[in-house]
Amino acid sequence: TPPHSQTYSSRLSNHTNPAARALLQCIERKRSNLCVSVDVSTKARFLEVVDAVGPSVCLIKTHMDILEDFDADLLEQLQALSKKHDFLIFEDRKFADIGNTVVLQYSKGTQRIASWSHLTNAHIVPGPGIISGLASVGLPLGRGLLLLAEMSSEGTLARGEYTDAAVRMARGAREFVVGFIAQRRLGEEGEDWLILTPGVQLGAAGDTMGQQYNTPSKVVGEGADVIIVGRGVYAKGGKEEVRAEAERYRREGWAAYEKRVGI
Ligand code: 5IU
Repeated sequence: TPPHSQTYSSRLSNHTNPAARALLQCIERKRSNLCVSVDVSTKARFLEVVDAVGPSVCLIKTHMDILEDFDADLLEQLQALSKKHDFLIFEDRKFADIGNTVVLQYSKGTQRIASWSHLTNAHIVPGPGIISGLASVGLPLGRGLLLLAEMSSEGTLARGEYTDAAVRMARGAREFVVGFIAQRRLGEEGEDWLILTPGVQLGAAGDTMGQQYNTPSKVVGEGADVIIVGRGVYAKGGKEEVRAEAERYRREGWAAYEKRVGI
């Protein structure tokens, strides 16, 4: 059976990477394939949103460089919430430099991303050296990498040949590369890549800057294993509304998964 029609728990045996395994287990435990992208610029709002959506998500996606009052305490509180609510962390850093530089960006600086983020991602534009650089830091820590194979934005150059090249590059580094940021299932039937899909919202077609949205049921039907939702969840206001929206997307995403695998 192709991964498309397998349950998350049955796909566990296809994965050796600790972050990929932990994610699949968390998805099953919480019956959630929802990742919330918390793109807000203050620590207080960030922690409020994470605490509100925590019960409904398997994964929190961060852009830590957006935070105006970023500090070490924020990372401690995020990690505490990750334990409290049982979710993994994905820093959407989109590394794009040569191996030597991404090693430093991933392990050092003010954020030390590798020390707290279970998953991160990279553009393939530099070639495979970006993967070996990141792997030299991430693999010993049990981290996983997603390659950017497609984007949700209008006019993206990440399509066709470029997307195929991302899949080929991933095959050369299977221990560390666990899957793709993409809009649909990628790879051959015998391969199991985790597909994480942004550009998901109920009731909006896009924004004014090129973002394009699809519904949870559409993207899960096309092969998304995790739906990534940002403004659709947190733009609605206070903590209770945000909590309710997250739960709505969790239910939608899970129902679409059950339909896809036929359970
Ligand atoms: N994101 C996308 N599309 C992509 C990639 C990343 O939207 O193709 I790669 C990020 C950008 C933002 C989040 O952090 O996912 C989506 O947020 P909204 O749901 O608010 O549009």
